Amino acid sequence: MSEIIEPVQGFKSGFAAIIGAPNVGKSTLLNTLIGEKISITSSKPQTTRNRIAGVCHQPGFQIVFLDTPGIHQTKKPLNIRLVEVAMAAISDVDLILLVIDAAAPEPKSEQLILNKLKNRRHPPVILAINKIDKVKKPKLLHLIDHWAGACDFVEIVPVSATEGTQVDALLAAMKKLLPDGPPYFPEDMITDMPERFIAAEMIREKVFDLTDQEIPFSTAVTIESFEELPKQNLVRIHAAIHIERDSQKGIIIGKQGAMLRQIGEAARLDMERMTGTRVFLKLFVRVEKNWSTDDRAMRKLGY
Ligand SMILES: Nc1nc2c(ncn2[C@@H]2O[C@H](COP(=O)(O)OP(=O)(O)O)[C@@H](O)[C@H]2O)c(=O)[nH]1
Ligand SMILES: [Mg+2]
Repeated sequence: MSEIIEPVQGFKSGFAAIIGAPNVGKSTLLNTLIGEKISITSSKPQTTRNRIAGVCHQPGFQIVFLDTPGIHQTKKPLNIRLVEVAMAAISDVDLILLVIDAAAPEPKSEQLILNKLKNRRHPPVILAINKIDKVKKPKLLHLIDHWAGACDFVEIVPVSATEGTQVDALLAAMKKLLPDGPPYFPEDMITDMPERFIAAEMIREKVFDLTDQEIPFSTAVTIESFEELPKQNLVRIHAAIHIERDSQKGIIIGKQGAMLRQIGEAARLDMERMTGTRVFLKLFVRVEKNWSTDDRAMRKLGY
């Protein structure tokens, strides 16, 4: 059955892909635009692994943002997959929001992205220069100057995703590019991802926060069961943390289970905020040998 969405007189709507190098603040910006945390973020690269839609409801218009993994040069099978996910999001959108980090240029990844944009037909591109809270005015002006010549951007908007600076200006710039269209999503819907996906992501985010070196990149999380018990105002979640090697198991579990407890407690608090109920979270640790280099295992784990 196909659902027909009725157009609304004078309403504008469209899809916008958020792309950029790893770690420039794409997911943080998405959360700021939506006004709620739906995409996990961290100070480490390759945090986002899926295309995550976030719906921004505004008076008179609606933008469906697609958050994507960072585009970068890589030979690692998982990362190749992530770049494919990001590139796939560029087609079929009404506009592209390219995000760069004002404080940390990534010339290699940036050039790669610009080349990809050059070599294909694509929708209009707005450049968001993010993290302006970290740079001084003269440097910012220099950056704007430099980027203005790099590509045919419709507009260049300096922003700070963490402080919310200039996010309104960014929305206004995007609104101008939206075609007339219906609200694709109802007012109360802010993402297309199910709660169980976001719950798994919350756990993965804590692993990114609390562990180092290769551990975050070797971790995948699956939800084994997600049981809603409204009468008890409770959601019971069983989740598995998958790592790649036996030697990583001890690190994730920690001394007398301390690390796993810390991950679980932090994730549970996020989940309680999301569900608005109490959450009972039980974590298991499994070894899925070398999953990040194995196509079948990656698919099994959701990539
Ligand atoms: N100072 C500052 N940090 C930011 C800003 N936006 C994002 N960050 C930080 O940059 C890091 C990467 O953010 P994330 O959204 O995960 O980047 P992504 O990989 O592009 O999705 C995180 O530590 C964020 O807190 C910003 O506007 N200012
Ligand atoms: Mg991200």
